[in-house]
Amino acid sequence: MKQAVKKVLSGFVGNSKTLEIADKILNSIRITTDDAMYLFQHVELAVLGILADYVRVSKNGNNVWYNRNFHIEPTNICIYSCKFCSYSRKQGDADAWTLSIDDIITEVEKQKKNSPTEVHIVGGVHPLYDLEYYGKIIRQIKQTTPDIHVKAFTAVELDYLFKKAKLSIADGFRKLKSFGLDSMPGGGAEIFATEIRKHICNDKSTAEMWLSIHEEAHKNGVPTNATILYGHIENYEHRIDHLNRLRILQDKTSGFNAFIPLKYRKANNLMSKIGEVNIVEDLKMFAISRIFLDNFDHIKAYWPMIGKKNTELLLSFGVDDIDGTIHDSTKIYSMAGANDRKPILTIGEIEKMAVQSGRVAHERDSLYNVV
Ligand code: V47
Ligand code: SF4
Repeated sequence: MKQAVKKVLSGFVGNSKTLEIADKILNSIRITTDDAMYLFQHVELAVLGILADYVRVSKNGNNVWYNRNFHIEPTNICIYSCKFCSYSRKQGDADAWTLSIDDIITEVEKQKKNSPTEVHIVGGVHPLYDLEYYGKIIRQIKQTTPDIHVKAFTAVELDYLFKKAKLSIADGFRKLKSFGLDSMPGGGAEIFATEIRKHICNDKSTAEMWLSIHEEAHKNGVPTNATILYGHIENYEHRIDHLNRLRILQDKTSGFNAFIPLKYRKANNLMSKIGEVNIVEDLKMFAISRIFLDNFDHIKAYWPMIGKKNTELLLSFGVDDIDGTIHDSTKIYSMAGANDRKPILTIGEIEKMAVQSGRVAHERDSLYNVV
């Protein structure tokens, strides 16, 4: 495979810098942040696709991973005011919602017919909720569905909950594990660079806090995901700095399961006038993430956000994981302008998607074991 890729590239690429970087990638030599900048600025999309695909195959063979999951969004009331957020509301707003624990359990019962293996819980940072309340949610879900994997709470939610409980991060995780937390999603990362954060999410947890919480999760045996919110006011340097900080932490802990680039969607938020980047930029972002994050096993396209058609395309640009069936259980992304108003992906659709890319779909559990 390596020789075949080399041959294609040498007939196609005249530029020696591109060939030098390609040679590193094909020989599993880590690329630098300068190399990543070169890839963003100067290398053709087709070449990025070939290289990202090479890395994907070497890590995941012919497999496309998915799981059977659904989301619980306990509330859209949030103390923070991120400018890109289309979902959060303040207490008293007409379209604010909070789910009671009974509402949550009713939804869990409803989803049982789809045989989910994972529940993903994220929402706003509600000023009246505390760690004990979230503990109650997890415990009751586990009583209703004992085998389900609970992937819950972003580092931003946990930062607030741990501080409110006056617990260190390590003690906070010990408590969450005793409630039944199994892993954490990757939200809240946005862009780590302070100069961007201060414009788009000034009042919430810092990048350093996000990284510390994930590091402590890993140390306590709680695997996590990582995200980036790209395609707004950041530049390539900010994206590369973000990827680099994640690569450094992963070297230290090996606790990240997947990296999920989240494309900024413009509907109904305070940054709408910026608009959205096009599909070429999406393909570049996913491909370079796949190449740069040589210590991450999985690159996930979160289809409710990027759309089903684009997810199909991304399978040829470094993506091996397409998240889950979701079963119409999330509002966050349709509120931000995502294509699917009722996000459901059937197993049949997933299998067709994989076959059309010459791949095989495999159901996985939350830790990437074949189900
Ligand atoms: O941190 C908010 C993003 C994230 C918008 O770990 C937006 O498996 C685009 O992290 N346009 C939360 N994105 C969701 C998240 C996630 C989703 C799916 C799977 C996993 C996982 C994690 O949603 C936020 C923020 O970056 N977001 N508003 C918007 N307008
Ligand atoms: Fe709150 Fe999260 Fe929305 Fe920020 S992105 S306002 S933290 S719900």
